This record gives sequence, C-alpha cells and structure tokens, in this order.
Amino acid sequence: MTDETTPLDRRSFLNGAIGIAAGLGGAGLLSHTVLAQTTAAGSDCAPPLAAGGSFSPIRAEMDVNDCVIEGTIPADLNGGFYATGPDPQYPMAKGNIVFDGEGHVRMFRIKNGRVDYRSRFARTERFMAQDRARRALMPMYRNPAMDDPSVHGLSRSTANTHVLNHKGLILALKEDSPPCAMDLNTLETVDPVYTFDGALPHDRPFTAHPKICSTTGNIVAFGYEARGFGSDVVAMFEIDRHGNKVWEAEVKVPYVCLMHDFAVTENHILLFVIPLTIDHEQMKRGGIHWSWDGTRKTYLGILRRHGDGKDVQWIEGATRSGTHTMGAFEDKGRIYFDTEVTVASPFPFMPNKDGSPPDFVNATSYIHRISANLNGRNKTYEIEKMYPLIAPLPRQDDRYNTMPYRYGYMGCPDPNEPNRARAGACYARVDNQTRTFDLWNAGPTVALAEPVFAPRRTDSAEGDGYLMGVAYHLDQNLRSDLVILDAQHLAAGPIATVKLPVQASPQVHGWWVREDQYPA
Ligand code: V55
Ligand code: FE
Repeated sequence: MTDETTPLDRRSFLNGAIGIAAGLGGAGLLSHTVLAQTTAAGSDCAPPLAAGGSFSPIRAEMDVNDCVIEGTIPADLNGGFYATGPDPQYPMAKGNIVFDGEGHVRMFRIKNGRVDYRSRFARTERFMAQDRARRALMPMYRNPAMDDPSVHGLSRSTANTHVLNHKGLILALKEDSPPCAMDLNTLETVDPVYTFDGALPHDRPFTAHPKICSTTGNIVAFGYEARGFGSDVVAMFEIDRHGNKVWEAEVKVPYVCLMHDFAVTENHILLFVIPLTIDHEQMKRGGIHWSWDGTRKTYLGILRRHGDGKDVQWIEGATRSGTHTMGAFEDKGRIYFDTEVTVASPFPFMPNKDGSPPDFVNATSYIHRISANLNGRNKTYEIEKMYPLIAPLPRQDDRYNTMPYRYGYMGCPDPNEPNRARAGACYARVDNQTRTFDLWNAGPTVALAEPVFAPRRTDSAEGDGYLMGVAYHLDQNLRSDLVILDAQHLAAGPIATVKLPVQASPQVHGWWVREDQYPA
C-alpha cells in the first residue's frame, strides 16, 4: 500500500487489520498502522490522514483533571477505565509493524461524577534503555537478532497490548514477556518485569489475554514459546488473588504460531493454533517473527484445567485465523468457544509466506461459535458464523469469562449500511440467546476503540451496567471523547461524554477496574 491509497481502501484495510470499529478502526492505532504501512512501502514520512488529523505518535504523557463532561456520570459508576496501545518512542525501522510501538497506558479515573484522565508510557526495560540511549535498540518486532547488543538480557516487552488489575497494580501486557506492573492510581511503573514473586521467570511469556475465573477470581493465563525463543511448548498457569501460583501445566502445540488469545471454561482450557507461523528465514533476513502460511490447518486444543496437560486433544479444522475470544463455556459434555474468525490473515501488514499480496476481503473478522464434544471422539470441530457484524475485538461482561454468558459487546461498522465509507462506527451488544443485536451509531466522522463493560454493582445481573469506549473524532484532529452508554439501552446513545482537549493515546485493549478493587 502506498500514499495513493484511497480513503476507502484504508478503511477496508483497517477494518481487517486492526479494525477496532467502524470506518477506520481505532484512530490511535490507525495512525500507527498506516505508519507501519508506509514504512513497509519504503516511505519515510507518513501521509496525512484522509479524514483530517495527524499520524504522528503522541509520545506526550498527560494529565487532565476534572475533564469537561456532557451529560451526567451515573452515581453508581465509580472506578477506572484503563487501556494500552502502541505509541512508538522513536521512529520505527523500515519494515517494522504497528505491534512494536511502546505501550502507552491511559486511564479515565471516574469517581463521584468527576473524571480525571492520565497517560503514561509503561517504563519497561526496553523503554528505559532506549530512553537512556535516545534511540531504538530493539528495532524489529520480536526479532532479538536485530537488537543492539547493549540490551542483551533485558525484557523485550513493549506492554502495548492489554491491561488488567492484580493486587492493587495495573499489569500492562505483551505476550512475549512477563507483565509490566504500574501503580493503579499514578500509572508510575513499579516493576517493569512482574514475575508474580518469581512464579514467572524473567524471560517467560505471559499472554495479553488472561481470563478471570468466574467462580474463584483467579487469573488463568498461558504463555507460548514458553521454553525459549521458538519453542513449541505452551505453559498454562493459574494465579490466585494473593499472587500464588495454584496450577501449572505444559503442552506441545502442532506448530508454533501467534497464539494471541485462548479460552477457559469451568473445567477446560481451549487453545487455538492458527497459520500465523514463526518464520525463521524471514527473521534471518531481518524481518518480523511471523508470516501467514495458508497451507496450514487450524487445531483446536482441549485439555482439563488443573490436570497435567497429558489429556490434551488436538482437533483439526479448516485454514482460519481466530485471535480474540468473546466468551466460552461448557454445557452437557460440549465446549462452546465464541471467537472472531477470519479466512485469511487478519493482519495484512504481516507478510504472507508465499509472497502473495494481503487479502483484505478475507481479513475481515466475524464472530463464530466453535464447538466440540468432550468425549475425545471429534473428527473436526463445528464452526458457525453468529452475526453479520465485522468485529475483530469482541468483549463480554468479564465476570463471565469462564461460564455460560448471554451478551457480547463490540465496535463494528453499521451492518445496515453496505457502503462502508458512509457506514459509521457503532457500538453493538449481541444477545446470544436470541441471536439479535442492538446498535448505537456514532456517525461516519468517528472511529471507536474497543469498548469495556462495567457492571452497575459487583453483584448486578449479567449485562446490567455501562458500556464505555473512546471515540476519536476524525474531523477534529482525532480529539477524543470517552462515551458512556447504558449497556441495556445502547440505541439511546451516550448518557455521558467525557471530552478530552486532545487525542487520547492509542488503544488495543482496555479493562475496567471497579472501585472496590482499589487499595484502601
Ligand atoms: C496482537 C496484537 C499485538 C501483538 C500480537 O491483536 C497480536 C493482536 C499489539 O500487539 O504483538
Ligand atoms: Fe488482543
């Protein structure tokens, strides 16, 4: 893709690639994605945004106390909305990709009707070393051979993918490394390599998509390439509220791949092996870690939680990608795994192994339900498209991560408007019981980042609460709002809009921290 790319092409590209929502999909990420596109195309400078605004990384760390609010923050909405996303600390090397920018963590702290905004870089070992050297020292996405020798042995985490709270900390995650721990109130980095008191060694991976067990509150997580660079071992572990490791097991995967997410049910772990495969030749040429190998099948792995991993069964399926879980559960001897699925690589900025150009059409994500029997006698897994919504980043009420659930939430282009250029960005709630959906359309000049759900009370019924997310205004230099909707009445539009004076930092994923989860 070059500077001549039309706005519509960009839209399609981003819908597939990062596609957070609507027209453009997370403008914060948009900027970096297009930056990556242009660097890949050999241009040194980024083109201006089609719909207005700047492609430059933000880099600035901000405090905006007492943000201007339109409408009223609900009295029962107290807590914090945290997110992270890539914001390159130094210009990205030619051929590098958006996923390699340094994690810029932001929070909207909501309390008693007021909102304070704060953003800080995650001060990872990589960030600090580069800050001292005043230049990039790990210039290629997950390719340690390209590192400057001075950073040998340091954590390569960018902390740019997801966040969750644990023991009064916010953990900023990158799937190749342990978390980067930050103070929940100040966003000061307190431990750049958080090992859960040694349970997770310094060089071990920790997924960006851990699940919270719906019955115990434990963190269930995994790490792929767990026994060193390129290893075919996936380690899974469970950590209780106090930080104690209460379970650990390992399995070997059919082939090494970008295993970005997984699913956990009451008694099982589900892994999904997809054709974004490790590419040693490409790395030797100075490239990134992954390429898409369309000759590979997928494998759904099922194993018991709290077992030794030896019971794992791998079920072969068609060539697909699935990178984000909406929800998963088990019922009457069957597992159900709701995930967004694409037919081709979801990340067209990663090379195809056969050298073919990106397949933008088949990079489009739809939510599918994958299911299989727990009796070990599956020939393949069942797979069914659930909704006509283009939605690469589906979420749920996170109290339901491991149990049967009804509702999902996502940003998507308006499915009722076939012309994508006009469709406008929506937040949607899907109802898996009736297979229907509700929409709020933010309009065609807005890009919406992935939303999060905040329950009204700790013990509210599923779906009783608020849906919130960041809206980037494409016609206002990406100036951003936090929009807060009643999750049961999305079509009514925001009940409160928190207005930032500037562009919010980029977001890949975000997390809601309830008021009762803050340290006293
Ligand atoms: C994803 C994002 C990443 C990454 C691997 O959304 C996969 C998927 C922001 O970094 O490194
Ligand atoms: Fe993700």
